[in-house]
Amino acid sequence: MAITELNKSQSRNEAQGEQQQLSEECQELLNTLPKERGWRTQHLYLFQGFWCQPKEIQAIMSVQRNFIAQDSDVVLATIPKSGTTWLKAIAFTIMNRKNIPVKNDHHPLLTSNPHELVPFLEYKLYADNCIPDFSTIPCPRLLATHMPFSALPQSVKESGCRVVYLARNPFDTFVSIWHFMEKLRPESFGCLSFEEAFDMYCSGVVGFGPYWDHLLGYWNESLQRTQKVLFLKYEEMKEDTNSQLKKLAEFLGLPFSIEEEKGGVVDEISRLCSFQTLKDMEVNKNGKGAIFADSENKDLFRKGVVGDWINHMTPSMVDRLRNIMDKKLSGSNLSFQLL
Ligand code: PAP
Repeated sequence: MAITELNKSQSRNEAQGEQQQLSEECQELLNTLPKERGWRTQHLYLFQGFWCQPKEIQAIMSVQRNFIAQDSDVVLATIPKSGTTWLKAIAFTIMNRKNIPVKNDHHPLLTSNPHELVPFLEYKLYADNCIPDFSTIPCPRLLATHMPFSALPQSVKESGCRVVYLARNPFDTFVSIWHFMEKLRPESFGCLSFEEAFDMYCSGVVGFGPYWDHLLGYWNESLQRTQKVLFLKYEEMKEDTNSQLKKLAEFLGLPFSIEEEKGGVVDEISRLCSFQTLKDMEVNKNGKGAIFADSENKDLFRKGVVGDWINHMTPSMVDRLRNIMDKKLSGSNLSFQLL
């Protein structure tokens, strides 16, 4: 068989494999949804107004039906590649610091990837037709999601549970996701060039996108319900991590005491959760499967900087995305530091 024929038949098999793992209900639903070429699956589907992979749709339906939020829950929300891993490490460390002092030879972050400590609702807890046993998860529960605000289960929206959103500028988010997908995309699906991916991104076709809708959903909610949704920015966390840590701790109802501040606890959390510290941990250098069975933990730590987009995007790409963002965010009072 010629290589192209072989690739076609492999990608057909991959796509069939994907579909076979789905419930009948989900397969039937997929037949009715608009679809586009995917980044690491054959297709992305437009489900409830955002773009999603088939297995994610099945899991999200289950989250929406079955998950009951508690007032003490904390849900971390991001669009992929906005700094989820970092936020998980920080929130976990802040919330557990009374029981697990930051300076502790047995701190869980020394041996576990942050994604293992803070499970995603749709990738871990409700993935693959599972209904989780929450009796094994201590309260307050710290959970995560990539779902847009509009798709969160009613109980998350209506209960006293808190939501923390981390946003990152669209230029770096795009570059980061393109690199990540390069690692995950099955060879049989062929190459997805930087330019093709950029076109898809600008059309809104990216996991959990359009990017701007995801952002604005949480942004608007954070303005209306300041006690409910905290909106953080990756760039501000990079610029002054300590002040953002304090803001987060206060929002979570766990402000740092004067003794803690004087004793350097905030600095210690910043250091423990920093890009370099996490990247250098054995579990993050050689571990596997923190999010997907087929992914290597080291791929979650690429550069971790603000402004890497300048090394990748042509001036016309920058203009195009800047124009889109200016239009989409116009009147929202939301903007990003880009370099
Ligand atoms: P996910 O959506 O798959 O969970 P996520 O953690 O949101 O990924 O994003 C990964 C990005 O965060 C990477 O960015 P880059 O590709 O531009 O380098 C990764 O390097 C960055 N990152 C991971 N950990 C940290 C950290 N501790 N501090 C700052 N950036 C980090």
